Amino acid sequence: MAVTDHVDLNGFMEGVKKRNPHQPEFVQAVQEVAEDIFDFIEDKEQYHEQQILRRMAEPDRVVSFRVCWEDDNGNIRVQRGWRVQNNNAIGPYKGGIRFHPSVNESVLKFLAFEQTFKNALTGLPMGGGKGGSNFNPKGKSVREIMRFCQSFMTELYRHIGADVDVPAGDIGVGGREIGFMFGQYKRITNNFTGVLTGKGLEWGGSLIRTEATGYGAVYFLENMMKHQGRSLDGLRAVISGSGNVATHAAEKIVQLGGTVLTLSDSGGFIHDPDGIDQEKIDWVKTHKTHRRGRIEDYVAEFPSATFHADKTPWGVACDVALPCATQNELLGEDAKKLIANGCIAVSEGANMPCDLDAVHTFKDARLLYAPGKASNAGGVAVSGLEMSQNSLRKSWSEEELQQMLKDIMSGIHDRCLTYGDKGAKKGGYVDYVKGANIAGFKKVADAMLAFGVV
Ligand code: NDP
Ligand code: 2IT
Repeated sequence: MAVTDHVDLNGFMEGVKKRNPHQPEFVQAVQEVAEDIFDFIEDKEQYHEQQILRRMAEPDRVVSFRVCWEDDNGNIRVQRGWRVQNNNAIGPYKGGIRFHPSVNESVLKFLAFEQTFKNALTGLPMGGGKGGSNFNPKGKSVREIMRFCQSFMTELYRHIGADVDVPAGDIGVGGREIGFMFGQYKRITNNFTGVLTGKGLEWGGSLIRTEATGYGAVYFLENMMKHQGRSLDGLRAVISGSGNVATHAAEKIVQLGGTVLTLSDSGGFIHDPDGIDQEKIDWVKTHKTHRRGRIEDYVAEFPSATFHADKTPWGVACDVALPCATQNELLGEDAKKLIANGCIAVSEGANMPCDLDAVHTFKDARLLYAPGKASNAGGVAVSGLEMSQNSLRKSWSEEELQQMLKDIMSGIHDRCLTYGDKGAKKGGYVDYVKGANIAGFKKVADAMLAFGVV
């Protein structure tokens, strides 16, 4: 028997905490997975012997670098950049790039770890990675953002490649930033290749990639409701965030007959009891993305709404909730409020928006709760389809891609049912956290077993 064999969950987590001091987000993400995996592997000797979970929770590598750039006033600015390559057992590293002042190694390690399970769940051949910088794009001119992206890519380019590691967008990184980074990659390497996803349609991008994460989160929610014999028609949704994921989730809820009551940003949330319809969503998209405005300005435009400064929307009565802003934005006390107000399902558009207390509260109440690694996988799935189109030198139609996205989301739902508790397949309660963790783990773990100790 191996020396480190058969530690219990607490012993394992003690080790993770010790080896990753001051990295609470990473420890939280590992804990959420380990809680389910320890039960699953109890009678499966090879996963213990080969230390599979221990190896998954140790990134293949963390690349950290300096990013210097010059602001519009001629000042030299210095930022940190990272790429965390967590695991490439089932395909090239794949995952977004985040630009936000809160970015640090802990946040990127948690995101790369989660991405490994998420990408496995899609059924596509993609490993897990994540990158980013503590650069704050707020208040920067477009030229400053361009210079930053170019400097960031001047280091990142040597660590990525179409068959090595394929970054995409995330918070603070959308089509414009991907354009600046792709332009610099191409300039340095003289190589036009599918090294990034989320590209513009004229230069190798895929239709519906922009919409895919938000739409996918709602398709997943629809699958959860269908499994219980219900639909989204007539349901009230509370959504946080007002960026790419939140606005497209809102759009799909409206298309499927639901009513969206809230959106938010880091300044607070707006509550519109008349419902945030397509016209209002379009206004939010333009205001937040192109004008880089604040969500509070919504109330001047649409007086039926109220603005609640420095608050999250979880106290607003609803049937379904979609946290689509950032990690740990929905806490245990918020989960209790949602349950008390009659919420029946939660689908995460963001990565780890619910803290562990909230996750346990939802599970104890047997509320239908989809973790981001399952419900927000639509974005990376269409990124995977963008990679396929780039390799084939082809572009699929919008219709084809919409259908593929729907099929992938229902495939993920099915995979969650396989391990989501006894009776889950027959319309009973589904523990989606357990289902997603085990299905994602098993695929990556079995590939790792095939490769031996590397
Ligand atoms: P955007 O940059 O487009 O939007 C982010 C939104 O979240 C903004 O409304 C922003 O408000 C808000 N937000 C960001 N940080 C905070 C914070 N600390 N507190 C409160 N609000 C905050 O990002 P995306 O929509 O792309 O990403 C949102 C979430 O979805 C993230 O968790 C991301 O990892 C996840 N995700 C994204 C995917 C994608 O394809 N883009 C795929 C899968 C998951 P403000 O404008 O005030 O900063
Ligand atoms: O968290 C995520 O899944 C993303 N930000 C999208 C990653 C991708 O490679 O499209």
